[in-house]
Amino acid sequence: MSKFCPSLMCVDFSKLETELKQLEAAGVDMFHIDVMDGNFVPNFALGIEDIKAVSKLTTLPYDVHLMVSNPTPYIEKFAQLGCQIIYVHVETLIHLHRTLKQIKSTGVKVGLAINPGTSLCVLEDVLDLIDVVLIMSVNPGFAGQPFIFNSIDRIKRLSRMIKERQSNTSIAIDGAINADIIEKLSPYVEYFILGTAGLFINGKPYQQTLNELRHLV
Ligand code: S6P
Ligand code: MG
Repeated sequence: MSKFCPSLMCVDFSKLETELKQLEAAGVDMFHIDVMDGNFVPNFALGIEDIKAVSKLTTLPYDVHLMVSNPTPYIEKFAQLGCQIIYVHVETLIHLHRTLKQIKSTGVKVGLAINPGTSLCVLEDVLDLIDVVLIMSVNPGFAGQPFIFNSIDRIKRLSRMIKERQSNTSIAIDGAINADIIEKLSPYVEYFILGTAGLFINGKPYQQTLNELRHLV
């Protein structure tokens, strides 16, 4: 069954506690925390202190999506913050195999994120080391961008690769996810990251949106 994971970059941080409680009450499965360094992506987002605050305010699991140029020296630090999955970007890694093993050694689930323009071939030789592949369906850096449509084909190709290799790797997708996309991709995707396209919709209660989305998976 697919899981719904709101991107906390899209909540009103001045009301963080209320937002988290409302999302929990609406039945979300886990939280998605975007970390950006203004270098790998042209923006800044949440950081270590924000993650500590979230961890004190929820009992739900959360992942960390590291959109930073040099994630490797910080893996242990992020793992200690209690996240369930750490996603690093394949585009940032010189020693891909080593960094994936490093995440594994912390006991946190190994996540590998891949940009829309990066070939899926880079996953072939490390698939067995990855718990979750995060397909980016927008170029990382901002909420509110349009969905990149060949992401649907990429998800299907990745799903075939996983089956052919008899791997247990799961698939996540992040960027402009709405009801339409969820309906099309729920047979393949375990984690849907939700932002402004699918959940943070002006004036619409989270509970109502989540109820509608649950019927699609
Ligand atoms: C983007 C980031 C995402 C966004 C999410 C927002 O760089 O990794 O997690 O927060 O894409 O969703 P939406 O529906 O506004 O694109
Ligand atoms: Mg993200």
